[in-house]
Amino acid sequence: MPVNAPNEYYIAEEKYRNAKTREEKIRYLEEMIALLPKHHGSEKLLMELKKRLAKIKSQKESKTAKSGFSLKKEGAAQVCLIGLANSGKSTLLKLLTGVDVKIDEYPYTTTKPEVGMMKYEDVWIQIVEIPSTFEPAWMGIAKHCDLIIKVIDGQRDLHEQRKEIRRILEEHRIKVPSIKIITKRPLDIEKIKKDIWNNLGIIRIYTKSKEVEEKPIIFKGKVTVKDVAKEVHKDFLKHFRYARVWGKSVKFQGAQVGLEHELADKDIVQIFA
Ligand SMILES: Nc1nc2c(ncn2[C@@H]2O[C@H](COP(=O)(O)OP(=O)(O)OP(=O)(O)O)[C@@H](O)[C@H]2O)c(=O)[nH]1
Ligand SMILES: [Mg+2]
Repeated sequence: MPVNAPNEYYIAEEKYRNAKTREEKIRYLEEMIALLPKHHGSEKLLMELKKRLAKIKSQKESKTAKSGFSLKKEGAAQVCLIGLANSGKSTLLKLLTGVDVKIDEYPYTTTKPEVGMMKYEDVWIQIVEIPSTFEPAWMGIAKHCDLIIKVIDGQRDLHEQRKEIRRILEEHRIKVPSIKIITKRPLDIEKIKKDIWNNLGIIRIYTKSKEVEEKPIIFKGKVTVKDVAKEVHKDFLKHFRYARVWGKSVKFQGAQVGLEHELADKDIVQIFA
């Protein structure tokens, strides 16, 4: 964008980017607005900065904390994108899910969590972009998600960003498994999707009566026949006789197994009661 701003503007922008408190954010935003040359080419940016300032001013920090923003979990798992402002979170969200999200060259474009659904084989996974203001309400989502993707800007100091993200997560006591993705470099989206999937530890079980069900039952971690029986119908567990299993957890396809048999992703299970 040909805004031709003076160097001081970019210094204020850098300080704004690194601002930790609401007061600092307000101070540097006001500086940026004052330093931005006012002409046609800068109109859009000026408007955005003013909007951002109004928004921060309207929020009392304690109020935000109590606002309890909630987002309905959808799909087989929920994954959060966390990174510093302008690191490429929205771009990644769009690449993974196809959602039409606002992407722009100035920081803090995303002001509320943005959501998209990513398809992996036959399951949907919810991906959430956490705004880089890291308001407690947004961090509450990250605290309860299944996986965090640390989004690291490949054009900035990688080590500093990793340190800062770690600090933010610790500050909010978030202990969720995580992976890292470096943006603004050639991205292999299919590999990233696979990486996400492999780190979620999801196990899909297809039940069978006459036919194999098309839609799997989703589990996380260790799954036994008992878990599946419970999920299908409580009578199945009470009157359980045996199950037949097809897939990776058995040597012989269609093998007869008991309640304690541990299943693998994509196994087919038929319960006899
Ligand atoms: N060349 C290049 N530019 C990228 C890439 N990813 C993001 N960008 C650019 O970086 C800028 C910020 O991208 P966003 O996706 O909006 O980043 P963000 O982390 O969502 O930013 P905020 O919501 O403002 O915190 C935009 O100008 C993007 O076009 C990339 O892989 N390559
Ligand atoms: Mg964004």
